[in-house]
Amino acid sequence: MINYTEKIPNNVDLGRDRVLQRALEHWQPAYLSWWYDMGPNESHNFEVYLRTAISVEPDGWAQFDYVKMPEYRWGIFLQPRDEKRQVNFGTHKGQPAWQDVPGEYRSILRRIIVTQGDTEPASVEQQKMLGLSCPSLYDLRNIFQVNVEEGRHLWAMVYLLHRYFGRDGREEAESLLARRSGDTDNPRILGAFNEPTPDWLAFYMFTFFTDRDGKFQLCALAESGFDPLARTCRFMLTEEAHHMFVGESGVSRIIQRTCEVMKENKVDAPTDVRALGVIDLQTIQRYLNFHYSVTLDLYGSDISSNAANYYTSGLKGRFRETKLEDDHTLQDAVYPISEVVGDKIITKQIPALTALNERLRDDYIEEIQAGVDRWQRVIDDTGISFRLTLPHKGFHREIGNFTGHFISPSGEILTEEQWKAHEFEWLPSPKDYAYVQSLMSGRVAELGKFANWIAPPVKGVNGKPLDFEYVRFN
Ligand code: BYC
Repeated sequence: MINYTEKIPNNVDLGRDRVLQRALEHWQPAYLSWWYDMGPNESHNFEVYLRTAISVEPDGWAQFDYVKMPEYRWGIFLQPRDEKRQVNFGTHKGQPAWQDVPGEYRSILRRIIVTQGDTEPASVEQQKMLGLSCPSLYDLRNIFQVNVEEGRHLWAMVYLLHRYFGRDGREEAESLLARRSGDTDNPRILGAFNEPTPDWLAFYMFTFFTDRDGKFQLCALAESGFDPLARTCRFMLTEEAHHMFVGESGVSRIIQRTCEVMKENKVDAPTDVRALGVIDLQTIQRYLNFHYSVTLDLYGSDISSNAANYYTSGLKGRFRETKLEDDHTLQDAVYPISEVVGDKIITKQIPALTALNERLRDDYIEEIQAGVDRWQRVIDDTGISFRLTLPHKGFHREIGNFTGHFISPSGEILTEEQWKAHEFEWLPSPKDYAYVQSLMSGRVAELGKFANWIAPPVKGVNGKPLDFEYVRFN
């Protein structure tokens, strides 16, 4: 069970390590100050119907109650330790899992933890303004739930930094509160976390696409031979599932509403669809193209010696590593990657160890495709003929083998000029953003009411009805 009587709720017996406890209690006000500055705008006095973990067991989510977000009980929750756990891959395979940081891997491990930690506050910063234009109280509650949990994920990484990395860990923990999404001087570490999330369609796309990168990266880190990292990631994954649900169902409800309006009014052309105050499917496709391609970059280069090192050292595994049936060292294995040669995209086999980023990206793409297929069924069920597609892997990429190439969504290699001529058929234009934002000029806050551009969800939160007061504004 989680101990909520302490200043910092935890299940790691924090009280027994006074030095660590004091260090974290010192970081806590800095975190709160960051939340007041960069957390959801003008929300500090709202009472939000939030879930809080009461234990790390799968059914430990039972606790739902009204909470003012700055009073949310952010804390440190790790899955219980399995005494028999081993390092399951790489050169240390078969050794007992590490309970402390192996000296030789200290700096790369710190780097992985910092990179992971940095994304969490970044996403809260990206979503800061969205509460002002929510389509319903239900959705407002959901974004706030996502935000407080991203805050908790930051706590998870900061605990590891404080507990295992001494002074440099504490310094990194401070830097995590100092960088800012989109800042020119002190930006967040990874590209996608410096992009704006200007509207709710972008938010749902982000939670569908980018939070799912979170899932896959956390799954890879949950395999880590460094046991405390593995255990904390396992618990984070239970929170991540809700974020992806918010994204997938959000986009799905927008698609559903658009299709209903198209059908009722027998319209098809985007301008006619927009005239009815909903988001045309073409614009949804452009947002999808953007978020998908930007998120693919988050997996790093197709050929990566960093990834090979992480694996060989036993620090970061593959997706579902222990379920895979091979030698778990990948000494002789190969893996296919794509490359642009002249005017062709070719596939070539490279050592599987250096292709681990690409492999994780491929695992991700498979799951993404299944989600897009579910969206397609919503369209098909209304009888509208429109196909949503994932663009080619090389489309709009800035990291890896496709960098510097101009690939169309269907996978043709174009000149820069040709690509530019079509850019806004494929990616959202300033006009698209302006249109989508024009639909979201204010907050829809009446009980049970939903903005015109989105269908209500199938059911409410925790068995509550759709007209439940999910947020009290006070
Ligand atoms: N942007 O070998 P390479 C989440 C850098 S999301 C900017 O290609 P590597 C969440 C790289 O640092 C999950 N820079 O990459 C979601 C390296 O720099 P140096 C976050 C990039 O290291 C929603 C250079 O390029 N977690 O949780 O194999 C809401 C070449 O490196 C980018 C993690 O990412 C980029 N996109 O792999 C909230 C897990 N990509 O060495 C939360 C931890 C690469 O030249 N991170 N670079 O200075 C990692 O495992 C790895 O750092 C990466 C990159 C997979 C990100």
